[in-house]
Order: sequence, then structure tokens, then C-alpha cells
Amino acid sequence: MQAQRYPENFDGIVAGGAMFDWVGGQFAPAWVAVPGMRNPAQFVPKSKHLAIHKKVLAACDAQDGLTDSLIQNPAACKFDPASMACPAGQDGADCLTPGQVTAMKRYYSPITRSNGEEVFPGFPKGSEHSSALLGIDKPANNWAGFWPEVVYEDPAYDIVSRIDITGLSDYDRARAKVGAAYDAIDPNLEPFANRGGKLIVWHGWHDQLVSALRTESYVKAVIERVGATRTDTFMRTYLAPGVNHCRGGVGPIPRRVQPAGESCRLG
Ligand SMILES: [Ca+2]
Repeated sequence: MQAQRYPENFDGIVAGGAMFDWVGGQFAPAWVAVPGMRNPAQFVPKSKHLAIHKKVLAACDAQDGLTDSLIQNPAACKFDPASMACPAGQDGADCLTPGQVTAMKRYYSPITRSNGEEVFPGFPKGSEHSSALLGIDKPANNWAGFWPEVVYEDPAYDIVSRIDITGLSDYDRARAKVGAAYDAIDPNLEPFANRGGKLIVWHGWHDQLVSALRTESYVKAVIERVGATRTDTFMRTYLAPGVNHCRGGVGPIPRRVQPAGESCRLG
């Protein structure tokens, strides 16, 4: 947000695990988690997350040339949750029921309008084991407060029963109401670049809260807006395999841009 709206404030910015798309980042958790709260058949218990993760690794870990439990490019991972479907009419610790297959496909899939326009890219393959959105029985973290308190200004608003997760009416409502204040999704970083500003963006692929795919899609939008050559003069992006939100996880944190012991620096 600093680089977009106040380009004169800083000469250099490190943006780690940034929740720059606030409305999208508050809607996507509901999109993923609420179906399982409404319909137990689509609830994916935490006891199965490791089994799913192992199947994802089995399908995609080696694609980057190194079998190290890390996936360098989740977008290239074609793991299909249906591949671990339980035998018909059965359930098991290492397989998914039909409802759970649906839920996992939803987790990985982009959120789109009826005309196909993507509004949120979903969550990356490999992040399922660390996810704070799968296997929860009630809203939690920021989105639990965002919808009743910010969007509806009604503490009694019940997300689970009321939020629109078959369409985008609530997403659009939130964008219209608070997007201008909360969201930092403008890809035009020319003013920041023209002033000589430098921007380092990094995000852990195993971020349990904020989808690193959204960071990737924003960076693509910047390149499209500013141009690849120009972008290369002031901006670097690092997507860290196996790293959780800002810290932790099974992969190495990019310490040269994120000093040890510090949480994310939001830009
Ligand atoms: Ca690997």
C-alpha cells in the first residue's frame, strides 16, 4: 500500500506475506471454509490433511528436479483430489469422500464470476497441510470479524448461515464499501519506480492464511502494467517453498530479505 499510495514515503520496501488484497483475502477463507460448516459431507478434518499433502508431494515434489518435500512451482502441480477418492460408500484415513473431493477442488480452484473472470486465484498445491482454513468448524482470524463488523456493521451477522458463497454478491458488496480504503491492488507502481524506489516482495508457498497465488497474480499484473523490463529495474519477487505466513514451515525463509526473528514487513 505504501508503494502504491504513498510512493514518496520509503526508498525501499520489503513486503512479506502481504495481505494487500484485503477484501479478496477475507472472502476466500469463507469461500473455502463455510461449505464444510454448512454441510458436514464437505468437511475435511485435520486428521486427513497430512495424507492429502503426501499425495500432493508424491505427484509433484520431483517436478522441480529435487525430491525434497518442497514444491517450487505449485501452479505446475496437476494433483487432482479425485485421485485419492475412497471406494464408493466408504471412508478412510487416507482417502477422500465425494464431498471432501469437492471441498479440496474448491480449495485449489480460482474464484470466478459466471463469465469466467477470475477474482481470486485459490490456494496453492502443497499448502493444504498448513492451511488454517481447512478443517475448521467456525470462522476464525481476521475474516471472522471482517464480515459482521466491517462489512455489515452488525455483530449479530452470522457468516456461516448468511454469507454468499455461491455467488459474489458479498464479495462485491465488500469491495464497494471498503475496497478503496482497505485494498492495495493497484498494479501501477510507476510513481514509486520513478522516484527510485525499490520493492522486494516475498511470500511463503505454505502460507496458512494468505494465498501466495494472489501475490503471484498481483506481480503478473504489475509486469503487465509497467512492463517486464521496467519492473526488473525496481522490483524482485521471491516465492518461498514450504514457508508459512511470514515465518515457520518446512522450507527455508529468505533471511537476506527477512531478518531473523522479525515478522512480516507490510508494504
Ligand atoms: Ca521438490
